[in-house]
Order: sequence, then structure tokens, then C-alpha cells
Amino acid sequence: MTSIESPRLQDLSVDELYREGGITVRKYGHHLGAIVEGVTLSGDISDATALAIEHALAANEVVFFRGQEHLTDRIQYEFGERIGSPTTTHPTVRSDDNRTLVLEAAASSWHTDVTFIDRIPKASVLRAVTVPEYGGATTWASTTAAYDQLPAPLRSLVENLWAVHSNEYDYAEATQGRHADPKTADAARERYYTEFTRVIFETEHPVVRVHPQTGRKSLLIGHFVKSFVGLKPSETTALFQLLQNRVTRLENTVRWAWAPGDVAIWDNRSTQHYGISDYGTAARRIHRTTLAGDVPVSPQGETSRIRTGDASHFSVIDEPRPLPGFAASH
Ligand SMILES: O=C(O)CCC(=O)C(=O)O
Ligand SMILES: [Fe+2]
Repeated sequence: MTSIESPRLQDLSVDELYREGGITVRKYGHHLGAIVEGVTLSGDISDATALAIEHALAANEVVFFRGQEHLTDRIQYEFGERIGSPTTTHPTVRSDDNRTLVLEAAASSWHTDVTFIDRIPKASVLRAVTVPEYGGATTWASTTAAYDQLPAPLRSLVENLWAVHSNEYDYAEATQGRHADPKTADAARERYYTEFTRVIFETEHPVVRVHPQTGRKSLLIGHFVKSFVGLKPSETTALFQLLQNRVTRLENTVRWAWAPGDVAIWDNRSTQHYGISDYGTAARRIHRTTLAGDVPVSPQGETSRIRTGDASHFSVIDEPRPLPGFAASH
């Protein structure tokens, strides 16, 4: 990721960087979301374009690109290498080439990806390959907006709170309505859950994490939360509900209805997402390239703690690049 050109690019203003990178960035929602134009995604994008896209992503939390019909799994992966370090597909779910995660059912539950390990991915590149005739949109929610909106008493509560995240979570609850046919639903769900939990991971993360590139605080929760450290199960349920409701307020979300050739990249350090299962029995296929992230850090500077599981086969630990225009706190 380092190059001779980089130090100069870091010194540009944001406008200059976008101009140099040849992109225009148009906001799509107030708290998150932007449409990026002017770029054909590939492994051949310039250093300036790569840094400009990384900046647009960190600043807008989820960015959308249209008209990228030329992409194949290989080009998508090579593009991923320009803006980060691709992980293998998943810590537990196996795939053919170990590079591209193929999703054939919408993930109809609010989550941040793979939070059950220490090195949570920083971002994912999602490409719509088969788009249903209707429905099947994906929605993202800003976990930084949710943090910013907390009243002072809740802020002091969450800033000292830690959560245990595990891949052994309430999967049945999380995937209601995922399959249109209830008879196949149970069997398919069972098979997926068995694969998903073939190795158990548990990690303690701070409920508030500090973004390594923007310095912004966000709420790190989502459906892999198993418990809050020190709380009873009933208290975990009540507090989890309270915080999740704040994350997923409609004003904190942006929804994208997919067209062929669309690509979305989301910052997995500042968002949750939800794939909407409202497309009947139609086919819907999405290909994901996942980019390695760093280990979360709390406002007090403490890093997440592994309880069970070693994710080093899945992902390296990413070294976040400084971005122009942000005074990141660490
Ligand atoms: O199905 C969707 O729209 C979201 C898929 C998802 O959760 C993911 O790719 O991580
Ligand atoms: Fe996901």
C-alpha cells in the first residue's frame, strides 16, 4: 500500500484529492451514504483514486458506484487490493476460491460483519450479480450518528461498557423471513448455522470504538452480541434493544435498491447493515470482497480481547492509512 507518491497525496486538501483522483462524491443521505462517479473500478486505479475512494468511504460510511458491469470476481478482488488487504472469504463459511463470498440469501438482520473476532474487517466491497425484479435492497445504519445522538447519561454508560460477540448467536431469531418457503427454511437454516459455527469465536469489544482514520466514536454492537460484560441476560436484552433501536432509527439509515452493475462499499467500523428479504422466491446473488481491519480501540485506549478462537487464517491486522482532513486520535 505504500508508494513514493503517497506522502504528497496525504498533503492535499480533500477537494484536491478528489480532483486528482478523478472522482466526484455526491451525498445520498444526511448521516451516511454517497454516490461516487468518475471511476471504473479495477486493480489499475491510480494511487490518487485509491486514496480518494478510501477517503470518501471513511467520510460517508457507505459509498455507491453505478455502471460497473465490467467487474468479474477477479477484477473486484484486484480493486479491493488497491484500497486495502483482502481477507479470505470468512472465518468459518467455506467457499470455492477462498476470495469471494457468494451470498444467495439476504442477511435480514442488523449487524456489523464478523464482529466475533478481534480483527473486525474494515470494509466490504459488495457487487450485485443477480438482482431480483423487485425488492432485495440493502440498508445501512450509521453507528457514529447513533453515538453522537446519545444523551450524556447514556454516553457515560456505554463508554465504560464491553460486549461479548460470538458467532454462536441467536441465528433463528436473526434470520426470520429469510426463505420464502417455510419447509425448506428450517433445513437450509440448520445447514448454514452448522457451517457458521463449526469453530466458535468469542471476543470482548468496547461498545464504543474510536475510528482509526477519522477519530469518530461509534457504537459497536449488532446481532453477534451475546452479552454485555457484567450484566444479567435480561439486562443485556433490554440494553441491547435500547442501543440497537438508536442505531437503526430510520433517520440514521440509507437504503440502496440494487441495479445490475452497482457496487457498494461500506465502512464496517462505522455502520451496520441489513439485507431486506422482500423479493419472494426470486434469485438474488451478491459477491463480497472483504478488507482486513484493525483491532478496535476504546475511548480509554484499550483494545479488544479474544476469549476464544484464532482468526489469523482469515485476516491480517490492517495498518490504517492516514487520510487528509481528519485528525484521528490514534
Ligand atoms: O444481503 C445483503 O444485502 C447484505 C449482505 C451482507 O450482510 C453482507 O454481505 O455482509
Ligand atoms: Fe453482512
